Amino acid sequence: MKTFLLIFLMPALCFAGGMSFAISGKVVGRGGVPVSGCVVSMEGSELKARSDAAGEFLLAGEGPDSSTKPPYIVHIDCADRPRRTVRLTATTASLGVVRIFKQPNFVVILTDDQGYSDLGAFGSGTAPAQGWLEKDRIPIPTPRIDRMAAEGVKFTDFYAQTYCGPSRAQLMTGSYAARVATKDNHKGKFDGLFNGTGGVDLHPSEITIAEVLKKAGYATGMIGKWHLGIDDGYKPVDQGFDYWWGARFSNDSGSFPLYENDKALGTYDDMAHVTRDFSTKAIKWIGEHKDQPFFMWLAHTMPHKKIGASEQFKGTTARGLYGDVIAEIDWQTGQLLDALEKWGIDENTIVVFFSDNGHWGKSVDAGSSYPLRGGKLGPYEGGHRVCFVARGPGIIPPGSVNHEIATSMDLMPTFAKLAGATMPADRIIDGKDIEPLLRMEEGAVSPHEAYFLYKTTTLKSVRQGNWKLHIRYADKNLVSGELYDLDADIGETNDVSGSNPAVVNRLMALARAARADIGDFHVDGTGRRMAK
Ligand SMILES: [Ca+2]
Repeated sequence: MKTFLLIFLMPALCFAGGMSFAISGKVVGRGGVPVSGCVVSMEGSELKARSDAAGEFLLAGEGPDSSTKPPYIVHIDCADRPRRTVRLTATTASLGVVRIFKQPNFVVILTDDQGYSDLGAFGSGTAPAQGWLEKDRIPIPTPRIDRMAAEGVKFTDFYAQTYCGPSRAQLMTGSYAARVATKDNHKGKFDGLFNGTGGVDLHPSEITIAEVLKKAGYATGMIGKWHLGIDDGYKPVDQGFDYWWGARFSNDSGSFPLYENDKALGTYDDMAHVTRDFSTKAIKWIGEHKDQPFFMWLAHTMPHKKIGASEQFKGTTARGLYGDVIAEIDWQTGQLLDALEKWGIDENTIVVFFSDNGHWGKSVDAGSSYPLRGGKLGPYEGGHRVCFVARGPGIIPPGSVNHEIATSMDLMPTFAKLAGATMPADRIIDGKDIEPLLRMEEGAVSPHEAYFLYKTTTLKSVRQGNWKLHIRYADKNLVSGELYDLDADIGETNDVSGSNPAVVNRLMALARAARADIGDFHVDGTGRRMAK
């Protein structure tokens, strides 16, 4: 037996020699100020170095075992700053200037009514012939956002809401829209959250993600569609944004009232150039605030109807005007990312891109939510689950795909944590910290026990793990509907409620508890903080 072990130990001993590394760099903070005392280390080795008074470091010596294949992982840990991880493919490298800010910047790019698969990274154009329209089988080129996904992470199971205003309410407050509805519109004209413009009046007493970050020293800017209130005291500048240039509500008629902060600028009706104008304004604002921590929310009106694209993109895709619109959003997203890189702040800026809800219908001017069933305003996944991509090289490892359940409500607590900001403690926040998911930490799982899919203020379904239970109302009481196993049946076609009574009961109990807490169209939940 001893002989046997020796034979097999020998090759291992031969491989035990480390590889030689020589890696230099300079650590700086905002304004190029050198950061000393940062510990630079390499995974799988004893290699360590410290940045000196000039912020410079040299990591040299024997690295990991020679059987270790690249990329080699180098961590830079500075006191009070988020860890920076760099992946190396060579044994000799200069990291150049490494910028590590105490507080990362955040850019949220939100599109309007974009379908789940209207990105190359989400399988644009791959819908099968049967059961799908011709348009759903024509790919839309999105090279920049695909690259953003390749350089960061895409979440396959990311939820927003099924409708514009409530979706924005969830993003802004980190809470279910039904929890923060104001009294007049939660029992409004249809089934809630309508304020006459298809939007939500987000009460000024709500604390937004912008207010949380502003308190932590961030510059806060918003360009684009607000849709969370039109009256005095209900504009972005009343909800924590230093600056706003954009639309009060949707562009269905091909125009919208344009505002700059509190000032009405008249009617904007240039749908061919709205994506260009919003993007240009957002990039300009970022450039003006690049030397301080900033939060920019760029909320496109496109590809919400009435759609339009500029001359540079019109007629350039095989998917018609809708494809041209997405191609322009993609290109402009690239312009923004390029600007961050040019200014040397891309590694310390987390950029997320997603849609407020699913595609809006079967028109050729609408997108595709393949392989999900349904779309905007519906109860199925195609309305609620959205394409989500995040890039932040200092935090998010490249080429990542995350299948855990995450939501737009999670951005507020996650950004607050990364910023060292304080979350409100006097209210229920439904969003959870998803930093471990963004970092793709081993074993990190969704922090949500379940996610409740509301259509405005009507509870439509519950998702827990692979299960999705639809909810019906019978005389204002909740009753269970179809049950789907999303792992086996992402298109929600095979109702398995009959053969899984225990799962149905478990998810119904969750739905009833959520209704008692959050409420719905008929019931004021105990945790609803509706303005009276
Ligand atoms: Ca929308």
